[in-house]
Amino acid sequence: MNTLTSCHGRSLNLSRPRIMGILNMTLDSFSDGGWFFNPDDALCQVKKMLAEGADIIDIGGESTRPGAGAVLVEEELARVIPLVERVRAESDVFISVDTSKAAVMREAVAAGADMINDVRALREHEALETAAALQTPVCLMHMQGEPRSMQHRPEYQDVVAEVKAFLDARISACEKAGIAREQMVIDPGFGFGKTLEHNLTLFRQLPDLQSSGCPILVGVSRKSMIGAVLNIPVQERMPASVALAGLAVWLGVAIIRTHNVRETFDAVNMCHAVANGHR
Ligand code: PT1
Repeated sequence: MNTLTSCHGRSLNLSRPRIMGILNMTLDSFSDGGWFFNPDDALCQVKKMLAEGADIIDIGGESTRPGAGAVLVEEELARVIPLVERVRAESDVFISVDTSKAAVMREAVAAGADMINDVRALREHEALETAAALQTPVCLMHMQGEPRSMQHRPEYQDVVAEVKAFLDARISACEKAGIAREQMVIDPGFGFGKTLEHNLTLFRQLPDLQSSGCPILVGVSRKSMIGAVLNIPVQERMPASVALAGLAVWLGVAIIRTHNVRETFDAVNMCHAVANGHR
């Protein structure tokens, strides 16, 4: 019960909170163009995250942070597939692929990925059919707009009700397409077309999202909502990210997506012990 099972027969038990470590294969934070992604460095980073307690490695080749532009499918495949292959060759860890593109989903799962993490909740061309055919777990995330422009005047009447209604509609669409509800994870999408107040309200109301019965994933690591509250640059946001991870676990969240596995692991497990007892 409460276990995600991948098409490769790997399973992820969610009776205690799990850590998803981020592996970003994007170059967008390096604007000088003199920096190339090195797969050996990426593999080192994966090994470090596994030693620190990561339960899932999330591999992505499209930046979805505010302002980011689209990536061609060939480029995304070239960034993601070799890494999925190498991580799979080295480890039996649960691998998720952070993509909205059907071709990337198909090839990543063929290369050994266990789960599809889609910030567009399977709304792109053929994504829903592809994920259903692959018979592997999916994370459905809420986003208002598209990364390039989503932070330009986000607007809601009732942010919690609207995010919930969107996720419920995507759960229904997935069920109709043949994906079992037990294979779905939901995510309110912090920072994706939301003002600071929208993000804070959604975080406070995380328990309201539980009524769908699907486990909740939260990704707030180093995001601008922390910068907006504390007025600090991205490289100083780890302690606040870890605090939010602990708070998310207290509020019943099942999966925490993070850059800092070691620190997040301790916060998550300590908060889980307080909330549920240590056994
Ligand atoms: C997320 C997430 C993700 N976030 C899931 N996948 C990103 N399931 C990528 C900022 O405000 O939360 N959940 N994949 C990264 N995207 C962002 C968005 C990064 C906003 C930074 C910000 O700073």
